[in-house]
Amino acid sequence: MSEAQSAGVHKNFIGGKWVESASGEKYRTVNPARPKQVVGEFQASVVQDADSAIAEAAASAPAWGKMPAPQRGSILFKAIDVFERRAGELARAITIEEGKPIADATGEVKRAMNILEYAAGEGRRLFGYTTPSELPDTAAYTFKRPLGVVSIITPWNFPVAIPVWKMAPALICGNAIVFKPASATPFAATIIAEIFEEAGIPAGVFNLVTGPGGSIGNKLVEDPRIGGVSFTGSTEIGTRIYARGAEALKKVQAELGGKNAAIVMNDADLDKAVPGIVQGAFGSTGQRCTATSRAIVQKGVYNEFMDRLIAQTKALKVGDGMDPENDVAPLSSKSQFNTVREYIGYGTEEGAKLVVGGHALEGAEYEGGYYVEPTIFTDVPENSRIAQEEIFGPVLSVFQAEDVQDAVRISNSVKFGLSSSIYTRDLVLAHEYINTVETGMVHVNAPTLGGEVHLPFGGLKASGVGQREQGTEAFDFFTETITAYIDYSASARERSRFI
Ligand code: UN1
Repeated sequence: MSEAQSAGVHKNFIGGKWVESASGEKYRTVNPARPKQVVGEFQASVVQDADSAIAEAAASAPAWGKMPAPQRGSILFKAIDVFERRAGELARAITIEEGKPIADATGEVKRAMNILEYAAGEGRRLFGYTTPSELPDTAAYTFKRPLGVVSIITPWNFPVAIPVWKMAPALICGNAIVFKPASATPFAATIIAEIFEEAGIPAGVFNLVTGPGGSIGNKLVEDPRIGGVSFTGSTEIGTRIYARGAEALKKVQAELGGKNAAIVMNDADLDKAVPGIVQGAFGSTGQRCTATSRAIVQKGVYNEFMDRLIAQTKALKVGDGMDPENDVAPLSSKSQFNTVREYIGYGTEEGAKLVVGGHALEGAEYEGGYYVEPTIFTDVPENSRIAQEEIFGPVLSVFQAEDVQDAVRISNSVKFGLSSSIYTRDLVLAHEYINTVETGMVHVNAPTLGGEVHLPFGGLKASGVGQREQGTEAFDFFTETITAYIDYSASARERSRFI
């Protein structure tokens, strides 16, 4: 174990050194499966810490930006080896700090490694383009230049994958980073910093500052040395970051909430649809922005769908994510636990019918963990809170639809637009849906979840703003495109016009 971890007291990583916060303050995180267990103590950072991290990043950015991109790629490839070696430890860190089942945590670490692979290889691409000039003896081309220093501000629900899918493209493009993980998940973030340190990232290129966003968030957006901000989190905070970033003319990428719907048509293969919706709604305890929080079912298949959905949901095992037998783990914090229970209350108050679950699980065997049963509502009024708002927990609302137009109308009737899916065997219906549904990602015969690292990830409407994450768009976000015109004519030439 490294120095950063051995004492159970973890430090910030600034300028290549593990350092304490200037505040002298620390805070603790706990295991949501048994909140009496402290995961560790972390630095409660203040503006002064963010300031030194930005200063170190700004000092190291020019040399990092000048290093040939394939060499930066070698460091990322080295990081994959270290990830591989520490994968089990990292997955356990996710589960004890965030709560998700260990299989989900293991998948998350794998996903982080996939994006590292994709970004590391990009060191040998980072293409611009060339095009014929309208003038003779003139070369015209574009190339990418790093932004300099970028802030990476990430949520607690994917404490490894989301930071890495931002930092890997940021780093390969030649930026130095200041990484501010969610205050609830600094442990996984600390291990990520250790991994990059071991992989040989130059001092100052990778900086980690832990603690609550309130105290340092503004600094990480507004400081003139910051060239771009990549944020994932709530629509409320993302809107503020975007506004502040706009004021300072910063590039901002904000990946926000979702209220994702899966549509089930009469001709759907229920052997695909039901498990896909159960996984989408209750996998990772519903705490992912691509979770399925609505099912919209065509009337002809409704009864059979519901019978199977209820049976499969009741078969889910709820318990500590460290036990691989469990399918659904605790909510990640007391405040999430309270929020989800409040929403279940609103569902009943606003006239929806509770058909499965709906309770917190308490008693000695649950050790005070933040467990809520997988919960299903039917007969949900379309404008009620559980139909419209992001709950971020294991709660599914089911609606009935007449036909594909009606199903898409319901799917689109929310302010969010991240992901969606349809189950049908009919290509005509599938395309009617693909062409009219208002989400950034659409799935046919597959859950609303996730995405592949080499394809763009992001949403419409209140689900996000700025360039997409992942895919080639990621490399566009973390660079400026420069356009070069080079006159290589042997002597001065007459120009008929200047353009
Ligand atoms: C996924 O669903 O696999 O915060 C990724 C989130 C999203 C990432 C989801 N930004 O849940």
